Amino acid sequence: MSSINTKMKAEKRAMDKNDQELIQRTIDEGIETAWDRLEKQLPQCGYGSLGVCCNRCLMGPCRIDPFEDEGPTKGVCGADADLIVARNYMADLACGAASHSDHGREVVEVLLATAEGKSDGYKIKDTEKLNSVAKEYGIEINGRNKEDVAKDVATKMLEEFGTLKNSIQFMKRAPEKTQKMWVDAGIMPRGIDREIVDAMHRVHMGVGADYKNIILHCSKTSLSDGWGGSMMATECGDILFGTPEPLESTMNLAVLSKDKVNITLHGHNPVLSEMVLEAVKDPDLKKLAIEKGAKGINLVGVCCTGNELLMRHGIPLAGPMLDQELIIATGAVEADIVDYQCVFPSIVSTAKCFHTKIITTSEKMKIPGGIYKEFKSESAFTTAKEIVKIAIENYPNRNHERVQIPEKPMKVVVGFSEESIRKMLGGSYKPLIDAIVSGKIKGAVGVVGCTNPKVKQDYGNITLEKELIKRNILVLATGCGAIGGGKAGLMLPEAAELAGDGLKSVCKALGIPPLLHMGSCVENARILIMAANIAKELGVGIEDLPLAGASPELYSEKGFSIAQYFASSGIFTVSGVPLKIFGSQNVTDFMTDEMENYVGATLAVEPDPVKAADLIEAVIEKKRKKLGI
Ligand code: BF8
Repeated sequence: MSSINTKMKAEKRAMDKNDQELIQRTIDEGIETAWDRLEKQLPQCGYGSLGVCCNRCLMGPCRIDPFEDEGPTKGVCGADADLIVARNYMADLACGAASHSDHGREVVEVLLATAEGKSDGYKIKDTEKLNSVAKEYGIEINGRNKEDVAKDVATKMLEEFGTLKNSIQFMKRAPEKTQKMWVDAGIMPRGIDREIVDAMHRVHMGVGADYKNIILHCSKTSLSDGWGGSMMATECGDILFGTPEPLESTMNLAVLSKDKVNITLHGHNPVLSEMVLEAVKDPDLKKLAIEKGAKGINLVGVCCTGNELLMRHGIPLAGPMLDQELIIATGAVEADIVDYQCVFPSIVSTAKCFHTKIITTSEKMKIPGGIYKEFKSESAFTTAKEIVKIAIENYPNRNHERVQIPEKPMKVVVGFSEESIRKMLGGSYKPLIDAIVSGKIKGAVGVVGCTNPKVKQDYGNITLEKELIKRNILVLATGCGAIGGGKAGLMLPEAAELAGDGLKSVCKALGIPPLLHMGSCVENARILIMAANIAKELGVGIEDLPLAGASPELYSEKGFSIAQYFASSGIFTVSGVPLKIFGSQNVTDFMTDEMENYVGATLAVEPDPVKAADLIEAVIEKKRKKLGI
């Protein structure tokens, strides 16, 4: 029986009752989680938090006295706080952009392998999208089979990672005014890998020394992620696995099953999760699950790969990034299959408390103590079946007396791709634009990004989402930020009752929730495409739209890149967790103010989600006024 102290501690860590129940268990049974590890880290290093610690070379590590009273104001090489903060920020952001874009590259490579008949189990599902992307690239589609077209599309995309082509096709999706803004600011990316490598070159000692120039290169690098690698991941994911359409499903820890083999898929790349989804349909494996005493196989998603499975197929989603240890702590997971990104190395230790097997699949991400089954496109379906078999054979090892699965899954309506939203509106954005012009909807906000143990899980995301819809601002959510809203019931059409009168009437007329789930973090590309298409229909730039972005519980380097490419696309963006820039007043001023002169938007930090809503509403009102609406 949990003590009152344990209960109170769990309530401080997460909003969701089911999460609290499992957090109590981890505390009571001494199963270590990220929350415990954060406690052991406190107080965290002030120099690091302010971004003024430079650990790049062997003349260091150096640190700058942020108050300039007694300590040093320069590192050994002469770098001051402005330079150290800017370089650290760029190195983090380049890491995030690389992660997104390398994921994108792997989806493109699977598309190529599939087109060449060299993959095992993949098919081209969305020919309409394939053809429309091919047309953008100037690829002939008439009289050609889809494989030949796909081969050309994938090859042209792969060229955009390197240095020969020197442009990224999808940048042209933006309105001309926005494209001109990028050219004028000198931040139009030349290639995806090119800008990431350039960023890492600039942070080497003795290269970039002008903090403004460094932050502008952050914009360039992040744009190559948002409009490049992440957009390719999204579009090629749709071509291979289908473009999402609205559908119903369920969310939270209660989606795990008491009597089926539970397989959790955690990470980011759908090339793994989609094939495991195919494998669990295999009749022999279904039969094996019954033979082992289970009632079937229950596949559930976690964090971003879970978002993609949910959007495309309605596969239930167990929780966001921070739930990964709690999911194992239910004692009901036979196998946790992971690829990469946002996977705690500690899950192997969590799994040791139960019978769960951790299966890693990417050469990039092996964990000591996990089972490594390398996933390659040429043997994907075969490997997926082997992995599922490992999970099924582990079912008899489950100790049913130790299983603790909460009771109530939350229903959700998801699957709002840019295409499905446009279709729902009757083929054009006109009805949405009319609602914005009339003021029924004041604007839209992308609530994106993570959960972070420094913030009570889901509090920042849910509070901001509720606050925005109350103010007649439509929420477009992705990543773990979306999952918070889903668990709180905001992805149900009934949640329209929580919205202001204008937004409520639009949601009711269309039968949609006031929070539209648009997918995983790379699928922020869907928000960019939607913004671009609305701006083009209005004949303005993205920077003119009443739009904003927010990441109330940001943790990840990928999130830095997202925040920067939102802002660099002209979308004011607020982080709820302090960025590591406050050690430099100049960098802070540039990013929160002067950057608007270059990209039409700024970044802000506001931990209080209600105050963040105030900031966002003010920007939206300002943009509406400028548009004359
Ligand atoms: O790419 S939202 S915690 S899972 S980083 Fe990670 Fe953040 Fe979740 Fe997905 Ni995105």
